Amino acid sequence: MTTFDEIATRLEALAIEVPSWAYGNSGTRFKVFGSPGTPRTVEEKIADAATVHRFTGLAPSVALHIPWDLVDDFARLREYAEGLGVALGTINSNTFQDDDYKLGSLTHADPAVRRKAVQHNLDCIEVMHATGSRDLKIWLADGTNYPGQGDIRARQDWLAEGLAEIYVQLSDDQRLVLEYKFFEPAFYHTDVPDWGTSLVHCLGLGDRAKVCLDTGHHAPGTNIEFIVAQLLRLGRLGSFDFNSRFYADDDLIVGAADPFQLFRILVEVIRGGGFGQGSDVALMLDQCHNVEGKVPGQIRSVLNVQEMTARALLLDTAALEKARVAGDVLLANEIYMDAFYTDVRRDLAAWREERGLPADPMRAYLESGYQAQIEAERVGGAQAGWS
Ligand code: AOS
Ligand code: ZN
Ligand code: ZN
Repeated sequence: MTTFDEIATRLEALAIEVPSWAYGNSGTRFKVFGSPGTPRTVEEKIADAATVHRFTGLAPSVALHIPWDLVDDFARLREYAEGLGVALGTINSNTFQDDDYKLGSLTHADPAVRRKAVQHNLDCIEVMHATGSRDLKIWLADGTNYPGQGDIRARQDWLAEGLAEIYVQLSDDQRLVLEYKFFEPAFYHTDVPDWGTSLVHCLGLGDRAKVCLDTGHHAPGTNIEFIVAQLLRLGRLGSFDFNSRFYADDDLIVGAADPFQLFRILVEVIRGGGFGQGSDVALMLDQCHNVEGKVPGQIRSVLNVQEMTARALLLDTAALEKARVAGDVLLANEIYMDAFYTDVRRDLAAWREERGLPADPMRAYLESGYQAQIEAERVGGAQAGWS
């Protein structure tokens, strides 16, 4: 069995990108419940994200969403973020909220709407030049609700054309990550519904086009760790949008619904070279905290990823390989489960203290007074995370 001391240094490589929208008010189609202290500006979202990093040491970058996080001067915003100890990360384009996009964006039957959607992504690339971001993340809500509503085949051709126009404008150190989702908000078909479609379009674009895997974007029962293994094997896993779900794209705290699935995913990430030295896979969160505190919700999320990463690193791969080769099914499973069942919380507390971090980041945050401070300061005008 691998010991915690043997993995302690490897664990230092863990870096999770938090989404700006996790700090804003969000909700469901039924209601958005506001909460006191919610950020009113992009700067306040970044301040909250930097607080998560300060207490955990796990969240050195913040993903932005355009236009939700639009400012006049992104170079200044970058300086502001770096002054708080965090970098600006993935730029998420948004072609799902303008009225023009009701029937699609890059796949719309009207070339003028497709043009508008391409231009929005080109504008996001300009933002990336100012923020120093590597990734442009494209998630399309595009799809149809009824058979016959759209030409499924033509939409794929239009999508390929639009993505190509965007991709060619990226600089050599930038990437396009294309996120798939099996349904919602479209209910009959979605134009990028699965990892295969995203991969096909990425292969058509070039080496710097990769798949973004959102853990909430699969039909129930999907073996997500298989997709992780396959995309890493092909060198096409660009990023995760980590969250957890009980039924659909619930965007709950990652690991809260199924820590074992998170562990299995991270085992494949580590096995496939997606973690640590030389990896270019972004471990991003994509979550909404509708009923829980937003900053503590993000702290819990990054701590869950840290705990399952530690357990996955403990997997005795040498013994596992031996059992596999011997065809010893039960021993192989026992070795795998042994790592998952290992309680690393005490070791992690000591690991954090050795690195100048609070042993219990959640307790430290709750006792820090930060929440009371932002609730007192931020009165009125809270920004929704999603608009
Ligand atoms: C939508 O369901 C996708 O998960 C998006 O990645 C994400 O929610 C979006 O980027 C925020 O609008
Ligand atoms: Zn997502
Ligand atoms: Zn989603």
